[in-house]
Amino acid sequence: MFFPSPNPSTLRLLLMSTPVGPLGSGLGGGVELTLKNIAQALSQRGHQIQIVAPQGSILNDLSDLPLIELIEIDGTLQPTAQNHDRQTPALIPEHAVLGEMWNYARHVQTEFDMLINFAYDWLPFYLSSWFERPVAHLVSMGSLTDVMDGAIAKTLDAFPGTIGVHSRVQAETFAFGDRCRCLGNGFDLSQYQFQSNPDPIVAWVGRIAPEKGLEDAVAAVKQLDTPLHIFGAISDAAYWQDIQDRYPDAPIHYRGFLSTDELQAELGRCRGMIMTPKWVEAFGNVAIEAIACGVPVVAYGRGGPAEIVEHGVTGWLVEPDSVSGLAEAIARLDEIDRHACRHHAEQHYSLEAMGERVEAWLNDILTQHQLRIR
Ligand code: HBI
Repeated sequence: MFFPSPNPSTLRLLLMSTPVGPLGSGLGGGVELTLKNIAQALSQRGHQIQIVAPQGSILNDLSDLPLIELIEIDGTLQPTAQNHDRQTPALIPEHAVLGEMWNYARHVQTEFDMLINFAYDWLPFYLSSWFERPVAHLVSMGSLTDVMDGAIAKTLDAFPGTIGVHSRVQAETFAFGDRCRCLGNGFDLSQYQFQSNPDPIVAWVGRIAPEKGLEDAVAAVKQLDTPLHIFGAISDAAYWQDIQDRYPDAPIHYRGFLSTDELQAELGRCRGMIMTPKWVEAFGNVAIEAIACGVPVVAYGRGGPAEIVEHGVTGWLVEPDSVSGLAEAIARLDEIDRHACRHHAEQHYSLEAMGERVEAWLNDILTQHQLRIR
C-alpha cells in the first residue's frame, strides 16, 4: 500500500511485467532486466514502484529497495510472440496470467499516478482507453505481427507520446516509428566489474532460440578452434539440440542462465562477446553488459546491436549472416581497448542516464493526460 506521494514531483507507478515468464526465469529475455533497471532507476529518484508479474517472480537485489514492491499473479503464461508470423492473431490461453494481471491493475489503478506496460501483447494496448490512469508502453521488440502493429498504432492515435522504444532501428520497423519515444536502455554499472586481462575464450549470451542465431557463433568458433562459453535460458530445446547434433566437436560450453552478478563475472573473463541476431533485435542488453565489463563485442550489423557497437571502438560490426566475417572479427578482438568499452557504457548507458530519460517521458505523458481530462 502506498501513501499519496509526499512531494508532487514523485510518482506512484504500477509496472506491468511480461506475461511470458516470471521475473528472474530468463524466459522474459531482455525485458526482465529492462524492467528491473527502470524500477531501480526510478526508485532511486524517489518514485514509488509496484511491480506486477507472474507467480514465481523474484527481484533479487531489488527487493531490499524500500520503494519497490512485488505483486505475484497466478495464471497461465503467455506463449511467446517471437515465432508468430504477420497474420498470427492475438492469443489468450485459458486462465491467462495476462488477463489476471490487468484485472488486478484495474482494481488498484487509483492508488497510482500511472501504469507502465512491458508486455508485447495485444491486451494492455487495447485496455489503455479503458483505464482512467494513463498507461505508458515500453515496446520491447520490433514489428512482428499485424495485430500488434494495429494495437500499438491505435494506442498512439488515442494517446500520442505513450509508446516508448529502445532504439531508432527498432522504431523504424514500425510504420509509426517516427512517433515513438526512443529511450535507449540503462544498467546499474556498479554491478559490472571491469576486467583487463581476459582468458582466451569468447562468449555468447541470450535466450537460446532461432532468432538469436547461435549456430553461426558455433560455426565461427569451430573454424577458429576458440572456446565459446554460452550463457542463457534454453528457450527452444529442439533448436539447441539441433546445434549440438550439427556441431558435435565444436569447442562450446553451455553455462546455463546466470544471475547478473554471476554472468558479469564470467563475461568479464572473456576476450570478447559474439552477437548473431537473425532478427531486428530491439536493443541488445547483453552488448552493454559486455562493454561494461570491458569486453568488446563482435556483432552482425543488424538491429539494436548495430546502434550500440561503435565499430573499432567497442568492437566490430560484421556483415549480417557472414560466418567468415565473424571469424575474422573474433581474430581482431585484441585490437580493441577494453577501457574504451567500459568508458562508453558509463557515458551512454548508466542507470542515471536511463532514469532521467524515462522520468522525462512519464512526466510528458502525465502533462498530456492532465490537459486531456480538463
Ligand atoms: N511474447 N507474447 C509475448 N509477450 C511478451 O511480452 C514477450 C514475448 N516474447 C519475448 C519477450 N516478450 C521478450 O523476450 C522481449 O520483449 C525482449
